[in-house]
Amino acid sequence: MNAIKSILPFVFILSVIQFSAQDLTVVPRPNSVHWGEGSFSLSSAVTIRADKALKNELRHLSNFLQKGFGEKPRENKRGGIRLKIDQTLAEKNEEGYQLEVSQNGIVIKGASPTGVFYGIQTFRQLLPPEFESDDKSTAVDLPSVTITDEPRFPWRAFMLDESRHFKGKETVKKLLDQMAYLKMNTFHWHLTDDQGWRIEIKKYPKLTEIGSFRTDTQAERKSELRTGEPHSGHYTQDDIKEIIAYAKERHINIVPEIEMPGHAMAAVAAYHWLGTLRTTKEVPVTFGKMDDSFDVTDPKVVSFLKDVLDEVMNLFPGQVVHIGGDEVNFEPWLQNEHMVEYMEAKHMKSPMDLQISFTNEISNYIDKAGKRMMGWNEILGHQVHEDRGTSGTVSEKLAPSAIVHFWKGDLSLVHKAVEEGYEVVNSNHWDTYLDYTYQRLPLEKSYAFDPVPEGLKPEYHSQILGLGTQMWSEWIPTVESMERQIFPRLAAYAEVGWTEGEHKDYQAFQNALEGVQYTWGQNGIHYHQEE
Ligand code: TNX
Repeated sequence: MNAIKSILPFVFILSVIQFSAQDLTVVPRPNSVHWGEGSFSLSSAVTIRADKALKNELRHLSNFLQKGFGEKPRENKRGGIRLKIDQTLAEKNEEGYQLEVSQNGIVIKGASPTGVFYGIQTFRQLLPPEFESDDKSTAVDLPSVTITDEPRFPWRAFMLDESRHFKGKETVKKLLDQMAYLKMNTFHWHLTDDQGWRIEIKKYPKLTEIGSFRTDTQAERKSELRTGEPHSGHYTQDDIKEIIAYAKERHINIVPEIEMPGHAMAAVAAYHWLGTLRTTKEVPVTFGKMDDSFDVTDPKVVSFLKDVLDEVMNLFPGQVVHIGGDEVNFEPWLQNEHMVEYMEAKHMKSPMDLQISFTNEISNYIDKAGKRMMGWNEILGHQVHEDRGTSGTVSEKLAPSAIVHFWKGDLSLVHKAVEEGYEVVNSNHWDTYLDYTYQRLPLEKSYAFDPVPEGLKPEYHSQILGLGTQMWSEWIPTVESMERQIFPRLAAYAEVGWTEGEHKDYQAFQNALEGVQYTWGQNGIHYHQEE
């Protein structure tokens, strides 16, 4: 009886998706879909098989089928579902895949395990979302189809700020699951900021002993109201390793962010000699742009930062290390006698020159470790903050290997950066900030975002690596409040990063989103719904 009940919705939904490619309900929307004749009946009797290099992917597939059918599928040479590496697909895109459903079975091929993994995510979404519910299924009829798909951009990132409000391992894993489901490949982990240092650094234990703890928290924007509760939390290096491994299984690279020279007050509270003001004694309990920053003219401070980066680069296997670089208040630098003397001795024309020259030293240091530095677009030296005086004359030039993370200022700055040869990730705040309300950044606007700014000459397009969407966490103390800011906008950004502009279709996205939202509901994820 139960089995019959659970098949009914499948028959209905599947008969709908058989009509035309328009009805394919997969997010992000695949780039090429060809419907065939006939169908494949998927049941608990289905066997699976994979190339040796695809053990991890086979496990994901097996777990998924077990969830739906209530029993583990058998592995068998003839395999009703086959996972294969196909080098010929590499010519196009390492992350691409082909998914073929025919009367004879299902084949998922990729040039790399990553491609196959993404093929499995599409397969998941081809099934009715109820498949992943607690009601066990007996069979699903899948229409014959060939999907050939690859991402538009290599950088499809989600950023979580854990400094302002720490969320912890289980929440991060849940988010990584959702990123993988939506084929996002970069988790940008904002681990340090003024209001909390969240990563254990063995050489400097006070960073977490003192810097991960604050006594209170501002409760509302522009308000004196405080929660009255202390807030703390950090990741040990073992925790970090666990998360890295979890992300790797889901083909997600983690880009750690260690902010410098600004957004540094939690570190300064731990080791007072790091700061420029000499007055920072505690981790701030309020939010907004702060005044203190690392004193980058002191060789001891620069050595400290290199020591921190050594541990970070040792931990994280990825190529890119984010060093922040945004919103430095230069006023205290200009008030600090010894910093002014340093700038004069080095013939620096402005504090911006000092920031760039420091950033270049760090960039060279990261290059030497075989990695690459990334920073918010202030590191280019342009004036982007109206409220912070002028940067003055800037004569230093950012190191060419740096990846520019555009978030603020005129779009012409993106044009300029790529023309000067830089690679850029576009996170324009108007279009990608998940802390913004849905009124200010509605789903449709998120969906419409194009990381390649209008009018950019085609020869520069490949320098736009992709996009990031950012969950700044000042005003999301709880997981639920965070989830409502992230979902469903994350799905829109996944499609922005994956689907070619000509294949994007907001109506189709909204239809497909219904299934995705059902799955979120099943996984206990809160999402915002339009009124
Ligand atoms: C600006 S974006 C910041 C963050 C804040 C965010 C709030 C960026 C590089 N800096 O420190 O959390 O605005 O929207």
